[in-house]
Amino acid sequence: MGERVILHVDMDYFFAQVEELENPSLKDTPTAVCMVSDRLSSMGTVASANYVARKYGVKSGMPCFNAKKICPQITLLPARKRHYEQVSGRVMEILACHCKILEQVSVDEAYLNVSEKTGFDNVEKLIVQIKKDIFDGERLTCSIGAGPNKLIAKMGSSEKKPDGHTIVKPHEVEEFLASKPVEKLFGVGEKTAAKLKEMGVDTVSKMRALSRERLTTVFGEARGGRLYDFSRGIDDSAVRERQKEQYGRLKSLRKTTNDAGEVRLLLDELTDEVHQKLKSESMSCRTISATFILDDLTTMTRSKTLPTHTSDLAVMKETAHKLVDEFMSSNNAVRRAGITASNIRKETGQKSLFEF
Ligand code: DCP
Ligand code: CA
Ligand code: CA
Repeated sequence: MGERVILHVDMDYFFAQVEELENPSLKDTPTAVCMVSDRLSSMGTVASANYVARKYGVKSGMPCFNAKKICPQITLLPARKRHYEQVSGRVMEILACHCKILEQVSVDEAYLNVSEKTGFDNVEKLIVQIKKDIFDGERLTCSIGAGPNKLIAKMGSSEKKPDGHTIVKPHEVEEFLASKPVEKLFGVGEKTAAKLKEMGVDTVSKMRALSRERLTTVFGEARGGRLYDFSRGIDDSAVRERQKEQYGRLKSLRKTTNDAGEVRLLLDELTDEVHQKLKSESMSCRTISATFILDDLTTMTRSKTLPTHTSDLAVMKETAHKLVDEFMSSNNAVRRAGITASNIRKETGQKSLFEF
C-alpha cells in the first residue's frame, strides 16, 4: 500500500469573502457578517470577519454590538445563508473533480483523499491547481493543508491563513506538532486545554510525556485515548463521503399564530428551499415532516411517509399542507415551524408513481 495523502481545504473568511465579491470596496475595510436571530434583530453575533476587521480584534462568535464598539467603522452585513450554501455547493463540486472521495465537514471545508493522484513529492502542484480552480471559478481564496491523515491536514490548513498552504510529510509530523500549544491540537477545546494546563502541560510535546493511562483517567477512555494518539500525530480515520440523511429548514413566524394559512405560507417558502437543495444533489425523499414550535417552546413533529420516493415540489407542498392542517385543527398557537425531507436516496431517473 502506498502512502496516504490527505488534503483539508478551508475557505478563507468564508461568509465575509463571499460578500466582498459583490462589493469589492469592502475588501480594504473592516467587514463582518452577522447572524441575526429571527426575532431579536439587535442580538446578532459575528459569523465571519474579514482579516482587516480581525486586526481590531473582531472574531466569530462575538456579539455584533461588541464588534461595533471595538471597531466603530466596521461594516456589518446580515448573513445570507442560502446564498453561501449555494457558493459552497459549487466549491465542493470543484473539489470533487480532484479526488475520488470527498468528505465535506462544514459549509466551507472538506477533506480529500488524493492518495491515488499524488504522493507528497508532487502534492504542491495539486494544491496550487485546486486553489487556482476555486479562484478561477468563484473568485474566492482558501487555505489547504496536506498530511498523512485528517488530523495533520486539518491542522495544516490553518497554519498559513488566508490564501496559504502547508504540507506536512510523514517524517515531519512529529516536529510539526511538538512546539504547538495544546489548544492548537485538533480536538482540544477550551476546557481540555485548561485542564491540561492545570497539569502543567502547555505544549503538545509535553502532552506526549503523559501516559495513555494518565490521559484516560483524567479525560475518559475515548477522549483520553484520542488525545494520546493525536499528540503523536496518529489518526487512522478514513475520509468518508457523507450521505445526507435529511434536509430541513426551520423559521420563525412573524408572530405567534393559530392560523393554518400563515403556517402553510411559511412552510411553502421552506419547502421551496428544501426542494431546491434536494434537486441540486439529485436526491429524492419519501418522508416529509413538519415541525411546530409552540409559544412555550414545546416542539411537536408530524410526519407522513409517501408510497414512493419523490422530488416533486407539488407533492412535497401538498404533504406539508396536510400536516399543517391536521396539526392546526387542534388549535395550537405556533411560533416557529419547519419542514424536513428524510428517507433520502439518490434519484434513479425512474418516474415516481405520481408522474404516470
Ligand atoms: N460561522 C458562523 N458562526 C461561527 C463560526 C463560523 O456562522 N461562530 C460560519 C461563518 C464562516 C463559516 O461558518 O464564514 C466558516 O467558519 P470558519 O470557522 O472556517 O471561519 P471563516 O471561514 O469565517 O474564517 P477563516 O478564514 O478563519 O477560516
Ligand atoms: Ca474558513
Ligand atoms: Ca471552516
